[in-house]
Amino acid sequence: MQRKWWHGKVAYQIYPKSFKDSNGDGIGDLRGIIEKLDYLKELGIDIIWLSPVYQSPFVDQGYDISDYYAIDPSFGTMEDMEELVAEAKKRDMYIIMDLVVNHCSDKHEWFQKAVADPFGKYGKYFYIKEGKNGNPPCNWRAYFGGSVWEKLPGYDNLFYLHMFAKEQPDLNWENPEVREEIYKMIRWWLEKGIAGFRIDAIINIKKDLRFQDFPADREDGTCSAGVMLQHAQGIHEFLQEMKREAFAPYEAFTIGELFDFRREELERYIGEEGCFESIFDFSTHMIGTSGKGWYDFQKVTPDAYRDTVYESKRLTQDTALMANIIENHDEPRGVSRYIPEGDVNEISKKMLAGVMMMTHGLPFLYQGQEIGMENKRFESIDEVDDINTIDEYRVALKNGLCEAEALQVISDISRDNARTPMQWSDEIHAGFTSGTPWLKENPNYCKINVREQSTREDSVLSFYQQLTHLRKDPEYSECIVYGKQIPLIENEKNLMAFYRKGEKKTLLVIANYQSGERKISITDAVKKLVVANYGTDTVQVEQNADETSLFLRGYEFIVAEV
Ligand code: TEU
Ligand code: CA
Repeated sequence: MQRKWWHGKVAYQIYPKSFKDSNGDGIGDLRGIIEKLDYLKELGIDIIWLSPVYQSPFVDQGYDISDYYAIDPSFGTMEDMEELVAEAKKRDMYIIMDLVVNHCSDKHEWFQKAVADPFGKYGKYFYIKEGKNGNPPCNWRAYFGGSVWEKLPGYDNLFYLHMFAKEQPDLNWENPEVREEIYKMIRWWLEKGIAGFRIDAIINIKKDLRFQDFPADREDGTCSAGVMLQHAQGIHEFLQEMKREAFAPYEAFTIGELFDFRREELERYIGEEGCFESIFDFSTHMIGTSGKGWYDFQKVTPDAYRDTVYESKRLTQDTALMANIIENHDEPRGVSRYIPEGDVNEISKKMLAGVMMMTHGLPFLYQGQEIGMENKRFESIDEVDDINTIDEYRVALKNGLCEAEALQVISDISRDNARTPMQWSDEIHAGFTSGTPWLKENPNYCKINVREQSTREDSVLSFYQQLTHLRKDPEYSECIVYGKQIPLIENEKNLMAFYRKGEKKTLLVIANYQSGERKISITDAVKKLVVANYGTDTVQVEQNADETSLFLRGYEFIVAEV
């Protein structure tokens, strides 16, 4: 594998609206991020991805962009953005932005002009089609519910396509003019000195151009638009062109957000000739999910988690470094999802942190993960902001769940779990804002917050810091970044044990993924205990001639040199 500058780095996602408010309007902003750069540096972060900060009506919280060349005033100004890039550079940190180009906002000038004249130049910027006697052209269902087709205002039988919300019309990538506009915009941002992009929902840019019905997968006769993507051919031509025209001249760092891609195409996405540097590994996120809706999701078991991680690394580690996450702004909190209920505590949180940070790939932390922020309980749907959650709540009710049950589903899965304000301290509103936060904070901020955890060596925060430093430790870095991930024990219930085999070093990673104690025996001799979530000095090892026994406590996590 060709070595790249970013391989040994640690990345962090900021959801600007909820990170730090600097002016008391209840909305996180760019100056708030600048304030916290030193905090992130100390945590060991090198690359920062900002969720969208462009001008937006915020129907989908900034993923509906009305001007790609403007910063939304609620986040600050273009000068603030330039200052952020400069301040990051001073600290040897890299800023990457969110590239949302599958769709724009219905308030974008292009769409406004398309509505005014659907048969003119801008009509061709979107997918505008004739319906069937006033009904949609075909039965594809949008990710946020309803048909992907919405009537063009003022017309009875003209529809435009939107894979997400109706306020997010899809851009027509088949039109070379649209592609050139996008590349121009990308180059403009790269000229500003950002290091690259996280590329939103990119698999969606290529449609099945027949625009035909697929067999319905829900009672209303619709079929998920995701099914259509399986039939779309030719995405790589677009992606290669974008790489050539926009990314490559700047050696941009690019990381794709792709669900449902065809495994056999992995090389074409992230191989030596691939269009992206990396893509997110969503494999653990897919565990227990269901096409029926969130209400049908199953809980994740430790064994399913282990098997999924092992399988994913087996398939990808020779090709590239995937970006590993346990959560992001579209997910519930990782500790709430992947640790069985009742077992969520600092020890188990550190175990999950350890597994993630020692897994082959680029670790991508999400704000608040470093202090073990948890899901929130939503007492009423009125507490929810997210468009996706509101749709899934309706789907749950429609399928016979009562209100309390539907709220439980929302509390378990909602994207708003990740969007509550970052918990900086035990001051009012978690130290996030001096005003009223746009989304209510998680009441547990009194206990779980940065300020408290920075005073403690055994906090989740300190553990993350230890792990980021370990990744950069010249002694272990090669092994952790490039070492082959090879399972040692594969089939023992609630146990993860895998090697990272580097050129000179071998590390053994062990996680007792349960509250009960257990003893395990291995044939390797332990040379050194490198990290442990109960503390390396308390690990119980018994070394015999040809066998080593380890007595593991609940959720004990150990990295040992063998
Ligand atoms: O997400 C794409 C995507 O596939 C998600 O909609 C995902 O299916 C969903 O969040 C699961 O709950 C990206 C962004 O990350 C997301 O925030 C946006 O809403 C979406 O694109 C549209 O831009
Ligand atoms: Ca603000």
